[in-house]
Amino acid sequence: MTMDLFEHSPPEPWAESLCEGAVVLRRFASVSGAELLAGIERVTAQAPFRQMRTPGGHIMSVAMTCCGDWGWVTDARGYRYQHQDPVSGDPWPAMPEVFRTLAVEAATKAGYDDFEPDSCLINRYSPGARMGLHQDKNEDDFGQPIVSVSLGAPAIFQFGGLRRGDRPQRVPLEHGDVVVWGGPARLRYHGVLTLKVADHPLTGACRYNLTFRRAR
Ligand code: MD3
Ligand code: FE
Repeated sequence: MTMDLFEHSPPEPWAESLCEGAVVLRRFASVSGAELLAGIERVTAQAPFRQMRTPGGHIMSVAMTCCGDWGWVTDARGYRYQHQDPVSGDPWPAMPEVFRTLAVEAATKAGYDDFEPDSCLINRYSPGARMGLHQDKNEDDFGQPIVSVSLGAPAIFQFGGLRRGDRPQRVPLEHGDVVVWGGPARLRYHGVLTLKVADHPLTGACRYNLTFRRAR
């Protein structure tokens, strides 16, 4: 009787705790996947994906762009948030409403009631792209959480400790998974292993990650 409904409805999200302060909301964004990808299209029409240079002179394998009041950039001068896209000189595109709503709902679900993101970094991983272990520490207030949304091809996330040398856990992330990091997890080292070749119905071989932050 409910067979058709069962086969065509997306799975209900479920929560998995990674450690104190970090929770994965499995498939939380899967119902909004197509709308979020349309939001990425809208942002990248104004601020195309680009591969930035690290202060050490390496070109990042992950292509990035931003929306919202503050965008994260890296170049020979260092890592920072800025109001303008350095490629166009224009302010970053506005954060699509569907982005903001999803991030605020996920933060609320994780127990952060007044998260107001002013920055969204959009990462695009093609096969072979990776992100080495790092901490997110360019934000002004580490009391604010970070919300991360995975879309498209699956990846393995590395979740380390407060010291670079702490052995990371491996956490597989799939389309629609949302992770909220705050409190004692906020400054943990983390990264993404080299993306494997995949074929996702909405994104082909690519993985996108939206990272929502309160930068200022
Ligand atoms: C864990 N992006 O853009 S976001 C980044 O999948 C970044 O593209 C990854 O790390 C990606 O900086 C993962 C998940 C994330 C963000 C902040 C964290 C994990 C975190 C802060 C503390 C611990
Ligand atoms: Fe990070």
